[in-house]
Amino acid sequence: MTTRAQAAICRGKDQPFAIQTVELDELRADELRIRIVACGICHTDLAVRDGQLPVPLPVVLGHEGAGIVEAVGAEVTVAKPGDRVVMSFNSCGHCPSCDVDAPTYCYNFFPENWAGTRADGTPTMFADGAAMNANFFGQSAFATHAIAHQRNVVRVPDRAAHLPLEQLAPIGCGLMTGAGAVLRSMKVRAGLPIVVFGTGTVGMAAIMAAKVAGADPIIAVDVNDDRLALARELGATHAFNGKADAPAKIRDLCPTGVGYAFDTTGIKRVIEDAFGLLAPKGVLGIVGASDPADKLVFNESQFMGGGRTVKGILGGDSDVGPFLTELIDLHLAGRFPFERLIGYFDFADIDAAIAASESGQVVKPVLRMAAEG
Ligand code: CXF
Ligand code: ZN
Repeated sequence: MTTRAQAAICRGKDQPFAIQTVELDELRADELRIRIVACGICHTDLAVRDGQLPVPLPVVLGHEGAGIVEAVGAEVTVAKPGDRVVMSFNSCGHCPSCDVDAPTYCYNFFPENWAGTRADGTPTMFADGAAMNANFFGQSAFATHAIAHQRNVVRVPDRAAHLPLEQLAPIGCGLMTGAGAVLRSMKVRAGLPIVVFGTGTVGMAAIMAAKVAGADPIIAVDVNDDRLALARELGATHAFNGKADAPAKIRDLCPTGVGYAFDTTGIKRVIEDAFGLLAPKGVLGIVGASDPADKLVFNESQFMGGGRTVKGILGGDSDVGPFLTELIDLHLAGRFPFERLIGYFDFADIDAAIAASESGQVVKPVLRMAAEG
């Protein structure tokens, strides 16, 4: 039996999202049907809209969904009907990366997340009687209902029962990426300096996590002074405007260099400057989406001689269930106060929510599809 839902169809750059009736396919044994309560908006949704990623259009986007399980397939053990869940990206579970709990580097990332269908090519959604591209990040949560998978659903623990799902929704992408980059990918050590370039969701999450890790100083760099002020409230000990020779100021503050530099901007010059700031054994973590033609240039003897590391990072090396639960616990303890980043919008106002993100007015827009109860 198919399920009727309302979903926001993305038709491409400069086109408004159109909310229309769709049908969800029947559930497979390893799938769950989720009634979506809320979904965060991430820059990756907008990159797909603008044709910068190889996802077929039109498509139903949305990959920071949270909701309530309505139905589960016979093999599902991760959650049961009635459970409150958050969703993240999907992975195959049987490649060399998944084998070592590194699913952000899944060898089958594209078919599992970006093909517009299930990995086996079958559609999860229909519109006007024809297959609609969906299953985006294994969810397509810009909708009232979604089909998700055993591997990308995380049950919200009972100790977090009082936290609204609309607040937890964005945890499965940008927040996980920034916090995971610090806590898992770079394994930031207490007492060492870190500089974070860019204070969007990923950068802010990295700053909050750097405070959890005990990094010192924690330096935020951005071109937006309001964002820098918020970064200080969330844990940055220093904040420098990128338009005013931030590298020189960082060198004054940390004459022996920084233990960690984390780039969320994807800007070649910023990344190369960041490399030049690294102390011996320093780690430069890179997550920012860059121009596909860019090639980085850095000095070989400075790289090798100081034992420095340049590390590409996807999804903060999250292992999904355990790490998202850890982040929920940090949030419960008041140590990961990401609610400060969120601005809420009704689902019908999806275009306004996107505009607020693109203008920089809201760090993390979250769409509200329905009340929880
Ligand atoms: C993704 C990239 C691949 C791993 C999970 C997060 N980023 C989405 O915006
Ligand atoms: Zn994302």
